[in-house]
Amino acid sequence: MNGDLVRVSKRLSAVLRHRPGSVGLTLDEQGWVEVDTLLAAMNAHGRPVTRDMLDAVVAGNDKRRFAISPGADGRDRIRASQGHSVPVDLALPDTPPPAVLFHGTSAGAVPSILESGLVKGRRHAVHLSVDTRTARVVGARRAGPVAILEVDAAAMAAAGHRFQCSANGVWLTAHVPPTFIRRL
Ligand code: HQG
Repeated sequence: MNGDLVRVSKRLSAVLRHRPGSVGLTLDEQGWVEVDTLLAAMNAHGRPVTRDMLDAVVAGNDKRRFAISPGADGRDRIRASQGHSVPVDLALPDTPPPAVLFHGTSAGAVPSILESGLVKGRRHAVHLSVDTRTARVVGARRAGPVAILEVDAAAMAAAGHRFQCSANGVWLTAHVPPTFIRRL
C-alpha cells in the first residue's frame, strides 16, 4: 500500500476500533457503520476519504483489517474485523482452535505474562496468531527483542476456554493462564 492508503488505513482503524466519537459517529452493536455515513463523517471532520480510497484500503490491506457487508437495506456497511477497544459484540461463534497458537510480544513482557497469563488489556480479547511468522510480526511492533510464546490451545479448549476466529484469521480468547504458555 502506498503512503496515502496507509494513512487512510490508520485513520479508519482509529475510528472503527477506538474513537468513532472523534468524527461524531456511533457504531452499531456489532461494530458496523454505513459506508456513506462514515465517508461523510470523515470528510466533515477534515479527514477526507473517498469511496475509491476506502475500497483500495479494504482490498489492499495486508491483514484484511476491515470488512464490508451490505445491511438489511442493501446499503454497504463497514467494520473492523478485530482489535476494538469500544464496546462492540462482533458476534463471532465459538470455534475449536488449532492445537497450538502463538503470541509475539516483547521479551521484557515475558516474566509478567508467565506470572499472570496473557491478559486482554484495553482490547476485547487476547490476540493469538496461527503461526510463528505472524506472531513475530506482531511482536516486532514492540520495542526491544521479540519473544514468541506457544499457547496450548487444545488443552485450553479441553479445559473449557472459548475461542473465536476473526474474519481476518486472528484467534481471540478472553485470557490465557500461564500454565498453557511456553516460551519458544
Ligand atoms: C502484552 C495488531 C505484560 C501483549 C497485531 C502485548 C495483533 C502483557 C500487549 C493485534 C500481559 C498488548 C493485537 C501481561 C499481555 N503482562 N504484558 N500479563 N498480557 N501482554 O496491541 O496482541 O495492526 O493490545 O503481549 O497484529 O500485541 O492493530 O495486543 O504485547 O493482531 O490490526 O500486552 O494488533 O493488529 O498489546 O496485538 P496489544 P497484541 P492491528
